Amino acid sequence: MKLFHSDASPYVRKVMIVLHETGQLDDVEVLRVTTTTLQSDPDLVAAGPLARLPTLVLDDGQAIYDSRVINRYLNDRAGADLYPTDGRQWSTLVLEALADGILDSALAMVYEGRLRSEDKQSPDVVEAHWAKVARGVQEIEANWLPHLAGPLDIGVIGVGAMLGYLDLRLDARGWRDRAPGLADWFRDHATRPAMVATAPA
Ligand SMILES: N[C@@H](CCC(=O)N[C@@H](CS)C(=O)NCC(=O)O)C(=O)O
Repeated sequence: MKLFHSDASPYVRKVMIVLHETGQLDDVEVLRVTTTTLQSDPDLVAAGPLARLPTLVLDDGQAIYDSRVINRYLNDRAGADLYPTDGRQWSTLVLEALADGILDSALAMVYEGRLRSEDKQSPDVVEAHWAKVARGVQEIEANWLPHLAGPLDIGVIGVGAMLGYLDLRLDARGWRDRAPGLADWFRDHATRPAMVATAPA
């Protein structure tokens, strides 16, 4: 399998964490690319119409995307148990969606600064996305710490990758100030070998 990859992409990091946690790292060839919405990598375009990272290309040429589908595929392939089917099933999937939604807004903030010229950037749009990030982090602090303290699942992995991205790109916003319990959890979680091995440079 081939995985289109970029070190800084938090969606790629989720997939890399799953590869580590499920022992499939050696089954994947990593293809590092530079791509943006404005200038898509041509090989990534050839692999799929959205040309987004991550995209996984199977040995028979089938492309699998986006990160949530790739992780589900990798979990099934390894016979792993990152998607509980007991009472945690729906909470796990909601936590995964919450972490991804926070990431979507965090990326929108970063892209606003990178993809638009200064005169076209909207501080209101940036602040509206930050409000979603802040509410999302507060929601995890208020309601999800017991889940995070439980077994590793795809929601827990998503929160780890998401907080890593906030530290990488939005550190100055100080998410820890509004979520001390989450900060404590992340201090431990970030020492997992899969987190250490996938930390962006
Ligand atoms: N929902 C997608 C989001 C993927 C995404 O937005 N990836 C970014 C990199 S972090 C990307 O490829 N941006 C370039 C583009 O949109 O053309 C997923 O979970 O994989």
